[in-house]
Amino acid sequence: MPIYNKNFETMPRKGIEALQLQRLQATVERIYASVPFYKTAFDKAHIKPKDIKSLADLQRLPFTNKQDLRDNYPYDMFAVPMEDIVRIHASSGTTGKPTVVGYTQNDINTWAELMARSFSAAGATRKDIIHNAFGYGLFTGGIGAHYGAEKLGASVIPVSGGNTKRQITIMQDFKPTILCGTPSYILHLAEVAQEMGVDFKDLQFKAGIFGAEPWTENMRSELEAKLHLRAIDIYGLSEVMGPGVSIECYEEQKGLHVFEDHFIVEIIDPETGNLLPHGETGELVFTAITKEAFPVIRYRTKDITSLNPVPCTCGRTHIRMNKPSGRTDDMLIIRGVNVFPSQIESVLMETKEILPHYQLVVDRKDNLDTLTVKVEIDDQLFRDDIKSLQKMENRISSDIKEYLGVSAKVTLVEPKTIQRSQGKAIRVIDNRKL
Ligand code: DLL
Repeated sequence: MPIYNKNFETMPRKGIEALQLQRLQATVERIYASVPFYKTAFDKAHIKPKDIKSLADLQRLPFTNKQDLRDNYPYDMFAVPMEDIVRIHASSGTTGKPTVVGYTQNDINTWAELMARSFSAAGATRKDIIHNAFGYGLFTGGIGAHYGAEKLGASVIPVSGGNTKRQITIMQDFKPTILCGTPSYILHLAEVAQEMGVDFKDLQFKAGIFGAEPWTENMRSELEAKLHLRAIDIYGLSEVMGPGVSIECYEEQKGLHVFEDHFIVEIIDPETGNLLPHGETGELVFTAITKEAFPVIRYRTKDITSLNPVPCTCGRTHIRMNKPSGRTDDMLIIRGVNVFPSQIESVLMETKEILPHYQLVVDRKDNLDTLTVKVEIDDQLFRDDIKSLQKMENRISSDIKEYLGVSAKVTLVEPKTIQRSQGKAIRVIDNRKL
């Protein structure tokens, strides 16, 4: 598969590291002078920009958290005057204020380049037609992918999320070859297509670029089988840029290459903040080293994964991060046992009669945590006698207990009972927080 920017994407490691150091030094110098938050934080840590002499010195810099961004809401983290800002996005922010991010024209150009690289890594060329079902708006998914598709020279269909039946008709008529969206919305698209009597086999998709939420390997197999395409994982976050921070390559589909000429990635122990060696699982931390408007230093993402430095057969020299398994703040503690929704998803999807739509409901009754796993099953099975349904519920419940060590009540529900998302799925309802 062609590599969009060979110069940077296949640079020898030494070259990447030298470039990172130079860019890090310039960024630190600039934000120390222009963002009061960073000046205060660096002064408190007794570190001056000139102290950054090697990449290892990055660890002397303090972390930045989501709360820091909230405290500086909306614009106080910007490193350029407002007249240089050409775009503003914001994260959805389910609690409290959203996180606001800004871009200069150069930032937008970089983002488009990195998304063009991402499309290319997923096997797209200028001949492709890209059906972009990521939401357009304050969310970075839609517009971020859009600019990258245009930069690549492909044809982009800006459908956004929702209006699902119309999307299926567009797929039949416009013949797109690349599909973009969140895995949960794409599953919904597949479901609606089936109801409309449309088989993905008869459409032209060769690859799907899915992300913005955690999804398991089992979910990948399900999507690939249903949609007859190769499902590629894309990861990113608004605070660091948006989509296009990292992506899997078409060749291996194993680990997401981080565009290291623009971002420095670390894995830390979420408890102690100490750096972890490659291969160990912990919290992902990013430093943006080329952004003008909104550079972040050691931003704690709360995403859980590990890094894999093994050279990739695709030829890219940029390190790979393994598929994130979830977020530290999505981790449920049920009677002292830690569980991620993605672990439940893995167990559920081992049962072939189960549909990939589920929700976890957590309650506290008589001071004890309870976990209910609501999951849809095939319509025909749902009509089965109550005894066989109960048997299946008990079997899945004992699988969850065996693999994850947590007791869960499994409730099989009719198809379409669980709300479908147009963007990121809501997997957990934690009534303990009410
Ligand atoms: O979700 C940016 C994006 C758009 C990425 C389209 C990929 C495709 P935010 O809304 O700021 O930005 O949410 C960022 O979503 O910290 C992760 O927790 C989660 N996330 C994003 N991509 C993945 C992925 C966009 N591939 C937050 N796997 C991140 C797992 C993901 N989690």
